[in-house]
Amino acid sequence: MKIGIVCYPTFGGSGVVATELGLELSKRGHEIHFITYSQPVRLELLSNNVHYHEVNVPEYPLFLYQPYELALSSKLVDMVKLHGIELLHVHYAIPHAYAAYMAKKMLMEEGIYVPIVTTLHGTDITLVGSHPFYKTAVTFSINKSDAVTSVSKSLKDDTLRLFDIKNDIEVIPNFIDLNKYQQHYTDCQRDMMAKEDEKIITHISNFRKVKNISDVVKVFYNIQKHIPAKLMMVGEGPEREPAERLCHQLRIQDRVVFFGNSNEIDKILCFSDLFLLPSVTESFGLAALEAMASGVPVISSNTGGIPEVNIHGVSGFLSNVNDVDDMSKNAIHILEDPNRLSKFKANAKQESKKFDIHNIVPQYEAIYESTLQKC
Ligand code: GMT
Repeated sequence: MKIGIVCYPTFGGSGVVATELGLELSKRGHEIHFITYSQPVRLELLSNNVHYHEVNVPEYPLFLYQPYELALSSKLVDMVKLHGIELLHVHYAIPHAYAAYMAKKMLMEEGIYVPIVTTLHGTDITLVGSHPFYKTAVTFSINKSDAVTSVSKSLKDDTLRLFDIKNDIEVIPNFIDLNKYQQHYTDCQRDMMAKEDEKIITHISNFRKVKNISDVVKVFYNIQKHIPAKLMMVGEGPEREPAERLCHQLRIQDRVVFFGNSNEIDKILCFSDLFLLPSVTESFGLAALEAMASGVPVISSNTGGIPEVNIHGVSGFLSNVNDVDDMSKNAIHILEDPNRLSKFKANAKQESKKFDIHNIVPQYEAIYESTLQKC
């Protein structure tokens, strides 16, 4: 199949999932066209089967907001016609599903029919999409998609609760390429980051409010009072600076490393002992799955789709949002006993296998095939 993939190309779960999906589909013989405003961060290898088309939005002083949807739908029409793309798979409803619908209508005027598969990722539903200013257009574009998928059962339930949806929504969970996480502890250069007796705690996110970054710091503060430890903070976003200030206030700044964005999270996870994800909402928690695939247990909140990934008492522990004391207690419980830590590490790795890319990607292929057959 010739598939056009639209996503946010930045560091963020939906863009990562869309890029990894496209790359895996290309390995399975499909021709993939990424259509985005810059090259997706994990799209390192272009090949005969993988193409990237940049959406340009010229600046014009009249516009306070540059019309990205317009540029995207024009580009989609042009690329479908030029490359014979058979299907568009858009990740994150806003504004991608809307722009794809416009492209589909324009193409129909020329007798070309291109179906749209929309994958809902989380904040496009729970935070942004359900805002009254967007809700009408988001409902419309979900209902006008030819197929809709969501990355967790919890997100499907949220979508049905928050919007008036006429379409079926199929749950296809996020996935992981386990081969990327096969490094062994000894390959990781752990000694560069911490002393032998120190535990390494890691958090990876886009440092937005929803990630509850201050709770990451507070949980770590409690941990290091009992167990020698270092905190690795990976990612960039508006909450990074407040978190750095909090570390100074708590006088733990020399125990915390802020890396910024990284393309080497597998290396950082390789030497980590515990992963923290105390989010306020989280449709899935791809970062938690990446940690588990590296054999890192997860201390998380129990919000949204996280309980579908992190299994309480097996791959880690779940607590109510903002329950810093419970998260700290659970973290110390795992870290203080080497046998228990080893058991949780092995369990985390085992649980991640449920989300193996090779089991999940065929579910998308099946959706593409059935959608194309319907049209
Ligand atoms: O806000 C984010 O975390 C980014 C956002 C995105 O669209 O990139 O992440 C969402 O999609 C990820 C991939 O499906 C999920 O793993 C995240 O849980 C989800 N984020 C939230 O729901 C907050």
